[in-house]
Amino acid sequence: MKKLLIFVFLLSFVRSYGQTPQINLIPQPVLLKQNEGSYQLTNETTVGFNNPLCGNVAAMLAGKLNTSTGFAIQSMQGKPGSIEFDLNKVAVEKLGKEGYTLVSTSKGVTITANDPAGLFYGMQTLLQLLPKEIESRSTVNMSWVVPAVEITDYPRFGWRGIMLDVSRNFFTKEEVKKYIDEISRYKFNTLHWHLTDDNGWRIEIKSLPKLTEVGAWRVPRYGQFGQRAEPKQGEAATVGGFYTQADIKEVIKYAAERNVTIVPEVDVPGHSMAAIAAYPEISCTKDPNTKVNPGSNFSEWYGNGKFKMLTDNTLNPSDDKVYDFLDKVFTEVAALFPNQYIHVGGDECYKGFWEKDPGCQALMKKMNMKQPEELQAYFMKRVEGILKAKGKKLIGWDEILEGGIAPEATVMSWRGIKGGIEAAKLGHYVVMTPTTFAYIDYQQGEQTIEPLLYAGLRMSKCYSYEPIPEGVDAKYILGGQGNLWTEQISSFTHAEYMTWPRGWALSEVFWSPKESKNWDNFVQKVEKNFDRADIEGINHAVAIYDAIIAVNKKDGKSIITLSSEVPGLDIYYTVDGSMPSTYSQKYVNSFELPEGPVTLRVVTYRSGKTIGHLITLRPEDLKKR
Ligand code: TNX
Repeated sequence: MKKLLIFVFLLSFVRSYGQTPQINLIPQPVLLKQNEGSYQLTNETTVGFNNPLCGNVAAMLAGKLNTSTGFAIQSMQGKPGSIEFDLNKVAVEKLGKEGYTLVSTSKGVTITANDPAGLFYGMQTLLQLLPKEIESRSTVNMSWVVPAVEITDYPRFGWRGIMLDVSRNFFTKEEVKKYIDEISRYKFNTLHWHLTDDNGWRIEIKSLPKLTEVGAWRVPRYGQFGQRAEPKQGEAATVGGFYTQADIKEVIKYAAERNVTIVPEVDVPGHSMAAIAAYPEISCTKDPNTKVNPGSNFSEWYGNGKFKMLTDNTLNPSDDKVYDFLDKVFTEVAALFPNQYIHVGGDECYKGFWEKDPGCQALMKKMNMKQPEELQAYFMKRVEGILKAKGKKLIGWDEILEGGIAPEATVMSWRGIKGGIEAAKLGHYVVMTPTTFAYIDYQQGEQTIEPLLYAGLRMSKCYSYEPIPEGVDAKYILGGQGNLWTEQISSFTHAEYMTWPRGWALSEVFWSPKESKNWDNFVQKVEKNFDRADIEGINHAVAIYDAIIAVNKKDGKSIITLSSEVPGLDIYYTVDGSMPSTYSQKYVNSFELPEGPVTLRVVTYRSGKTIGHLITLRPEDLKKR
């Protein structure tokens, strides 16, 4: 009996003191020191705060903890809580608006910040310090331990964004809220909401009701975007949706409670087919048969950024009535969104219809313009004037540099980083969102098994991103953003799949100090966050476990090199068409593919269990590489 008691005593000692739980915070904090010991949540735990402005975050935490622990933790002002949220009476300069400190000991947890935004991020860090089961939506019976730490943390960049395209695929208000919730966990503070495009107009404009009556709906189509059938004469447009202004307000409020600000985008003068379907008179061609596009092929791409629109999706820059139209739109948009910015698009605007339009030609002549790009610059300058009159700033895609940038415009650099560099050198602010590092609509793994898209971007590439280009004054780089375009995304779970884990990589790029980057450590944290996301019900890709197959042609032979993003996986392969397993050839070094119509199959294992997807490259796939 005595021996048993000693054993039990020792066991409890080991449990409370012996373990140093592994800490897997994403994004990595600026300073993190782990101490001996831990704090354990109990039914006696309380959440306290020193200022009514902390009430929201304190209540949010208590609610979250109670859901999974089953405790009845209360939040209250005045009495010090075992978890305490305090606003600094004197601001600590280096913490800024979004920084915080978090200190946990065996007695409790104290989070301090200058501003409620910092407390919100301190809370997110605390949740990530707790066992993953804290994310459960039902009660779990276990011990809830917070390791003892001292954290000082603040962001590297003020603009940490994700763009969600709700035009190509409509997401409901509830889905958008869930998305905001998910990005805010990883300390993103900006949702760029791409509300209009050729495939749907998603925001109610009361003075222009047809924008949503007509523009929010398209005919039902499935399959690859860009290859779908055109709308048929008289076919009912039944697919789509839009947000009422009440919905928009609700989403803005929900986001604000999570320190997320929303930048609305109304994409003009190109990408406007949905608006033109509603009001054909705003285009040059004024075709009354214009329909909201369901993903048919209406453009031709010639490489090198050159393209042609087969259907007119551009506004007419020479028509004053177009600016009246835009004034109405932006009056309502400006009144809804508190953010200082309105994104006005400006990307991929085809000038071919302008070149044939007498009004545009007359304007060019009158203004002594040489290039049609100058028409776009003229258009953007007038749009900037409209926004300015409503107290808003203009932000647009990097094409707004062409033909002369509007005087106070901010540039979103997407066609690589060159637009960002050019804009910053001209003294304009920049948000970096290059396709090469930040396009999370691209495929994230092996192209033959990932959902179809025209380009790829692995998590490791996202993680390697350095947003400040060499030779550029850092003060012009507001931050960066991952962009989720949704041509090929038709469900919310797929949107999540594309966002995570690459969004975690970007979160660390935009928040954490450059010096703290550590790939091996990051991958471990990602794996732990997979478990957390699974408990929470957030879909995510696992493509980082799949083999990377490189085919190099040398003297007419194909040399195969295999690797994986997650280090240390075992890779097995076959070249005889059989299913690879641990009984097959284990990959050690690059090898020569036997000649002939060979099929290569590859799969990854860890500790004797399959972990990656099976990849099969048939002779025709291999030939293309
Ligand atoms: C380019 S990025 C676009 C989008 C597409 C995206 C697909 C940008 C400003 N324009 O309209 O959805 O590529 O990857």
